[in-house]
Amino acid sequence: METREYKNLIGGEFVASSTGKTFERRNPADQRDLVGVFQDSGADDVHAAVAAAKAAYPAWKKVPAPRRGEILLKAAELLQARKERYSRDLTREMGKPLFEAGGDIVEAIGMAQYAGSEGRRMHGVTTPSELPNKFQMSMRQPIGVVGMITPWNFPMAIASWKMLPALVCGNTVVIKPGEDASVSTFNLVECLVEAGLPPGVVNIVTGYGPSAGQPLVEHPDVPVVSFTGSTEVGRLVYELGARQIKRVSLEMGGKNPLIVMDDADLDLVLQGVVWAAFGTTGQRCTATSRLIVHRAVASTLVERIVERAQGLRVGNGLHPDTEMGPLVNGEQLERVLSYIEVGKGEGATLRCGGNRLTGGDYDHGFFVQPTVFTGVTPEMRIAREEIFGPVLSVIEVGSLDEALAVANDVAYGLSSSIYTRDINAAYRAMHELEAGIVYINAPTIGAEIHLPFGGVKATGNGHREAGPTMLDVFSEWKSVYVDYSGSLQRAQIDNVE
Ligand code: UN1
Repeated sequence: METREYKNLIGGEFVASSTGKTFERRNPADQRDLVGVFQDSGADDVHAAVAAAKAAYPAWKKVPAPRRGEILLKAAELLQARKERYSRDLTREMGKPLFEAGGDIVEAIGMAQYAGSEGRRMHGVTTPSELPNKFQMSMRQPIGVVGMITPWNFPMAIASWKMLPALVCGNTVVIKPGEDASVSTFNLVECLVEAGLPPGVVNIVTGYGPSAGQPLVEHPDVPVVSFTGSTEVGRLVYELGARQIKRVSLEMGGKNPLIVMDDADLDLVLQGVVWAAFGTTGQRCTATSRLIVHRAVASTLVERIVERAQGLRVGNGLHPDTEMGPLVNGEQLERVLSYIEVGKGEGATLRCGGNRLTGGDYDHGFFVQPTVFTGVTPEMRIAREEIFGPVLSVIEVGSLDEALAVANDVAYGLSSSIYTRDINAAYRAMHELEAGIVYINAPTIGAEIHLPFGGVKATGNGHREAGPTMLDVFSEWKSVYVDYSGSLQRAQIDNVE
């Protein structure tokens, strides 16, 4: 298979890092497969990229929004035409099976269409004035250079959630993709450039957080930073951004609960839990990591989940029959295995899985068995901390009240779900779950780009990328008052009796 050296994209040119250093990315399913060589960038590279983005900004913000949108719409077509190739690249770089990689590309296509057509809307509000012969309206304006730090788990989709709304608003971009999955960002930007994006409007700097991410967050010419990743790193990004009063949009960890009431359709639950706990090898911020199940149906359901988990075909995502791929790297493998030890040490019952998969091709990658713990109590670490792997913690409860209390009793609040046929229970959950996303009779994953995506508590800081709110992250409101009375009219004074 092809191996390419990827250079940074700065001002429309592919350039080597000024550090002279590169790093390799190997397929996490097969370490013999070298996916690409990337620039191990430093502060100077980031500064050059920000300078290029700053230089491109005045012209790009003057391009009419519908025209900016057209470029995105054209990019959507190119992504569609290259879906198969880009899916393979994505599977090779981060491990998810091909059918899931296709979903990652489709999400970017959807976002390109959605953000592209926003170029013809981007509504402001006009309101009546309190005073006669006065007109007032509001409009969105771009902010400048947006710095983006994206994760490896949805390397095409999440880059698109950030980049495409930022572009349609008229900003320019410097992106540092996750070092484990940079190829997909190059693929996305390749389509944008071919669709007509001018040089310097998007710049890519590859590398690691401390050496390439931090200088981007700290750069005084980057007024907006959009970050998706761990809560630990997000907190640092927030602190650094705060010092310069930057707008920082954070999308961080989750410990997503899936509640099963005793009246639920268990066949439906089974499919949903297996998909949301073990899909993407549990490496979604929205993955189901806690199954909060009514005692009356717990043992029947768990038995069926265990049977399915044990039957999942784990392997190289490039094989068409693979259902679950590897973990993204050796560090994640160690982390997941150590959480499994924590669970055992805390007294939870390991019902299935729990081990690294070895032997044959498994020895070349980072494979772990789908794992289910029962007898988990809400205070255990495996019930509270984000594991980011295929580990499901089953907590039994006796009522809806208890289920909601347990669901909410964690630091995070991204996604959540309830399976029930009781409409009252469903509406209570919809209102009472402390989460940015609630699913009814569907699992915790599968958000669509037309609705706001994000979470509460330690998951986020109030911003919502995707959905109509996506423009708020990347634009500034301006209110405009036009007084055509020809005289001074003092608001709140001249019009008050
Ligand atoms: C993530 O969980 O990291 O909602 C992103 C989903 C996908 C995006 C997930 N559309 O499952």
